[in-house]
Amino acid sequence: MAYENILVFREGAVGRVQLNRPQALNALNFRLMTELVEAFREMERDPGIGCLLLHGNEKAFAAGADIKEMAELGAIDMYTRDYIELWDEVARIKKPIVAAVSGYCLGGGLELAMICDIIVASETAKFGQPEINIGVLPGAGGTQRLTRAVGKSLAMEMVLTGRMLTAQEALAAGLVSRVVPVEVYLSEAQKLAGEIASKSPVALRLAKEAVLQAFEGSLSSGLAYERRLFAMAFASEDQKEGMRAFTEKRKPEWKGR
Ligand code: CO8
Repeated sequence: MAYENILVFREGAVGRVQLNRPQALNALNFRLMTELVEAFREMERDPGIGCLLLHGNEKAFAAGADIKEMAELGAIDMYTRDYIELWDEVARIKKPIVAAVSGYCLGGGLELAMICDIIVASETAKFGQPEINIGVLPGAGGTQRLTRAVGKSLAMEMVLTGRMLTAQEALAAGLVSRVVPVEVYLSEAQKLAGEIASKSPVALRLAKEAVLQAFEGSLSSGLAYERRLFAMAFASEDQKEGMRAFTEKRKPEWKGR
């Protein structure tokens, strides 16, 4: 597929995608989301890539789903078009995804960032679910993922008023993992993605799956799930290599199996 709305880069073991509709503050139309899913799937298949990185530009990560594209759709169109499912497809990616966020990160844009595994924010980032201001509610997972990320009270305030959080507020609420100056937000996220990509692919996959299980079901089922995946790690050569390398005081050489 020739991409019109995203730019795709490969930097070492990091696959990087830039959302690229700056004239619309990277509003996520159907075509852009389709391209993003396709690019991520290709990176997922590439054994040389260990971590994915997603970002927009300094002014906007993404200002939401494309309102102009949605405005005249009816309920059945919205329910049966596989538009929102494209967010679910991103959530099915098994490799870790880092989001680097600067400027507006709103609506479907925040929902996309929250599907990513780690959010690195620039000091200028603004996070919000402003759908209430256009007569709807978050529709690509926001009511669920935001509530789990920041707790009920703040999620309710954001969803019911549309108020945007500053980067510092998002940090205090646990929505993002760090806040850095805008000049370095992308390079910091690249460094982080590079560090993640240097780890054992098999351990990364198990670890991501186990952490995500914390969002599903009860604590006891999550702990049991983690226990099974932890045991499964001991079937990998990377576990043997990792622990032997530690004992022998050398760097591990990952095999990815
Ligand atoms: N959709 C379409 N176009 C947009 C969007 C958007 N979400 N956001 C900005 N744009 C466009 C503007 O229309 C404008 O285009 P034009 O120059 O042709 O008029 C251009 O981007 C620049 O925007 P502004 O002139 O408005 O820029 P400002 O700096 O004045 O304002 C804001 C920035 C505050 C971010 C403002 O643009 C805004 O409020 N945008 C909308 C934010 C919003 O409501 N987002 C939620 C959308 S709904 C959603 O995401 C639901 C997702 C769940 C379901 C997904 C299913 C498909």
